[in-house]
Amino acid sequence: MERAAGGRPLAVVTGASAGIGAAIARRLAREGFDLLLGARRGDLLAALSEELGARWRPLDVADPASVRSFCAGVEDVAVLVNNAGGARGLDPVESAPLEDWRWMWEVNVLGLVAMTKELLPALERSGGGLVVNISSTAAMEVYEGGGGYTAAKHAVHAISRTLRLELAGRPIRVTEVCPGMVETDFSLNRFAGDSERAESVYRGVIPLTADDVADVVAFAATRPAHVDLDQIVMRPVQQAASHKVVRRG
Ligand code: 8X3
Repeated sequence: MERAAGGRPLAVVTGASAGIGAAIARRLAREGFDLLLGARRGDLLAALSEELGARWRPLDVADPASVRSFCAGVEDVAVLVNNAGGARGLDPVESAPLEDWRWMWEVNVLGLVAMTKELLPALERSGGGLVVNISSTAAMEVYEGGGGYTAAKHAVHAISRTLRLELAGRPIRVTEVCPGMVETDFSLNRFAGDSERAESVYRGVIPLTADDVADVVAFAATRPAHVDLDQIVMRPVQQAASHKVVRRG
């Protein structure tokens, strides 16, 4: 059975091997949480877990069997951070490969739902559980070529709101964190390793960092159990909307 070690509250973070997930893991460790980390890339996750004294298990949120085995025996979860996600491509609906859409929906939407369903009993047992869904400004805005990703993040927004209604009266809070442009390997992954195209996304902008997002997650995770933060939207100052970026230089 996985219990919080030494009485410390347990936080579970998905997609924890890099970027926002790794920053959240580091920050929650500093806040005194015991950690169970999951990601597909076991080598990176093992190194981070050793650094933080965390436990880890391999996890592919898009694979229901992997989700079940990751969550097996986990008890008393104080915080579940559904961070695993990402975008593939920037193609119009007309020509976007259906496979890209399927991947985005499986990881961003169904993976989040599977993890949440699996850990709701453990969140409730903790007496004051918190689900943090790492969403996006793409949950509220759309842009050309972003259909698969924005539709998936809109779904995350709808699921977050639905859960809040369905769980009302039970000791589980749901916080949706919606960052705009964050400099991680998000764009590199979106553009299948095309570093020039990925770098152009952040050109002339001071983007948010993974630590900026982790800071907000840590704030939500350290509020008293009666305080629910529904939705937190954060952007670089130079990005007024997904498609309205004022670049310098
Ligand atoms: C990433 C933000 O604007 O690239 O979640 O969709 S955006």
